[in-house]
Amino acid sequence: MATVTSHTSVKTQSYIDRELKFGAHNYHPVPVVIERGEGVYVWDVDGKQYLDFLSAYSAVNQGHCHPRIVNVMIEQAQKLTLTSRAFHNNILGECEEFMAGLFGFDKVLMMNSGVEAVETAMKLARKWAYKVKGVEKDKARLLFAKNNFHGRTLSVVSASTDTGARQGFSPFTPNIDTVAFNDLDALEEAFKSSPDYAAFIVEPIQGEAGVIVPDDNYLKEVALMCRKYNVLFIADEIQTGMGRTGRLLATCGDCHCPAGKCHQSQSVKPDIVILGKALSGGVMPVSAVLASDEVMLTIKPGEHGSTFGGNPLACAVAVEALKVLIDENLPENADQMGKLFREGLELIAANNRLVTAVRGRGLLNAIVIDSEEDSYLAWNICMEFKDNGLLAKPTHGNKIRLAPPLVINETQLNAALSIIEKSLHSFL
Ligand code: IF1
Repeated sequence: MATVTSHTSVKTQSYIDRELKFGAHNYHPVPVVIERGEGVYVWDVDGKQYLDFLSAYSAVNQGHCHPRIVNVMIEQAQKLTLTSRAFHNNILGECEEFMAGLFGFDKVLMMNSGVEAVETAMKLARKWAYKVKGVEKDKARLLFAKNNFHGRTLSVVSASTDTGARQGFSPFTPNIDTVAFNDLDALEEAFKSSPDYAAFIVEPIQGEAGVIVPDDNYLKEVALMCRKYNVLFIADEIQTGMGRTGRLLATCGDCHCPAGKCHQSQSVKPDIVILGKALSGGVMPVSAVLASDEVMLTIKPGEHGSTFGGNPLACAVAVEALKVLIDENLPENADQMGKLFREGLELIAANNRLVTAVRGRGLLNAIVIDSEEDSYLAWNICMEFKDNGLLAKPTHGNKIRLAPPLVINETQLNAALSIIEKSLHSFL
């Protein structure tokens, strides 16, 4: 079977054609043109309503256009948006204090996009290796997991194992290695192979790879092993953080404390945590790096920064986006709705041979589609989802990520399951 033509109106097509003509062709989007969003719903230019099961790749955990976040944004925008870091602003310190307290870290460094925060963590790790660990000049190495996704800059794609992300962009940043994900023996072997590792940088659940959930003890053992070999454990929680996996952070313990306080009793605490995406509730790019004094204070004035990083608009938005997560118990809702959702998906899978696996944690989930059948099948299923009022996108060919905003309720979740079941059934 080839790609099926989904129902695309003349109006929708005209928007798509304009992007094709004047925009770079660096994406292959689902053919839907969205003009409005509220909570778990978005509407296209023809007024058709959809359940958003992508959530802008987990950036709109608090739901589209959350009124509290939007109001704070408007109020702050009318007062002060940007000073640069050449001057102080009255919101940055409040944001840093709130985040440090909430997540249990000494220091916070605000950036903008996710990949910038990853770069920041890479730079911090190298500085720490030279200044604290005592690695010889130019020798520091960084270790990443295979099949990772951490963003698109040159140094970050230097750590990628994905051909599409790398091809034609060489030469790459040196001294970067990769090791199998969820493989403690391989990790230890790598650490033994060189005394020059500054950090192991890993997603607690690999998103782009198809929502790969590691063994229960993996992250805890990674933390212990990093400590044993004096290597920083850096968790990229850009996608898994902010309540997505049923806890405030995926590296949090099982409790639903509104914070990373449980880190203290669970020794899973990373040395550096990277946040982005839903740190702003999806209203603007805001990212952050959390670390101890020992790590953060290795960078001195003039050694790192950004024009927009730590701007008062972003800081006001981030504090409100975090407060919304806590006030609305969104990590716990993600946990409960996630369990119901996977139960529903398992039931669908049991009656549909095209679904070969269901996996995830909280509201970061994926179904795997039988790719023997047809390499376009997952794409075509997403077209059918769209026609039936649900938006999702395949990743790595045959996996469909299903990750709604965390504000979803049981009625909406059941509506989504009906659409998924009906759509999948039409391919049998
Ligand atoms: C795109 C994927 C998701 C991330 C983690 C850092 C970043 C990301 C764990 C960089 C970004 C994105 C970017 C988006 C697609 C999306 C994605 F499919 F590509 F892999 F979510 F799973 N660390 N993820 O997931 O953050 O600089 O983009 O703010 O279009 O590239 P960013």
